[in-house]
Amino acid sequence: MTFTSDSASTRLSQAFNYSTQAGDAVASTTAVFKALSVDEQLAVLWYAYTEMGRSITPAATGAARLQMAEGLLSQIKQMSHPEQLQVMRDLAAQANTQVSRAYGIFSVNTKLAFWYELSELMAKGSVIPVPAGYQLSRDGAQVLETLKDLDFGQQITVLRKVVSDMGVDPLAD
Ligand code: 45D
Repeated sequence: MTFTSDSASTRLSQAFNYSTQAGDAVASTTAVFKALSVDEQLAVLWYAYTEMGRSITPAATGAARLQMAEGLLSQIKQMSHPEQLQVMRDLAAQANTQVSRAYGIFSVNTKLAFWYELSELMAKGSVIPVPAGYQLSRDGAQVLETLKDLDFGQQITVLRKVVSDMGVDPLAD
């Protein structure tokens, strides 16, 4: 699904209004994130990782969880940069591809660990980087700020919700 910037802005202000009224920062941040375009979602995740990276230890993500994702990660490592970007866009857009279905059977924590590892691979240069000088849209920047204002537990909750909806569950209906 694609949103025009108009409808995304409407959704955004509705979600932010909801936030002030109900005080449910986690739900509104999640809703606002999901209203972003696929590229903006990827960019916000990347910037979230660069901000949070220090507070997530490799031990916390768990070697066992990464083992579940290892096959998929090594497949992605062997792809060209444009193919890697396409795979990530497909995951965020919930496009029904082989990679999206493989991802869809991961547990939520494995999904988080998978995205975390992709970021690490980006930092190491084996996965396509966000272009230098990439500018988040106003909406994207606002989501990132809102996310940064949450405490660590709330941030994890938002990220869990966001990544658990990505990909395609091959066992659903
Ligand atoms: O050309 O198991 C754009 C704990 C523009 C413990 C682009 C945990 C166009 C238990 C689209 C921008 C709860 C701590 C290009 C786990 C363009 C446990 C590229 C938590 C090239 C796992 C964009 C783990 C790209 C946590 C390539 C909190 C974007 C993990 C890529 C958090 C973005 C992980 C990526 C996060 C973002 C990962 C890969 C925040 C990944 C973010």
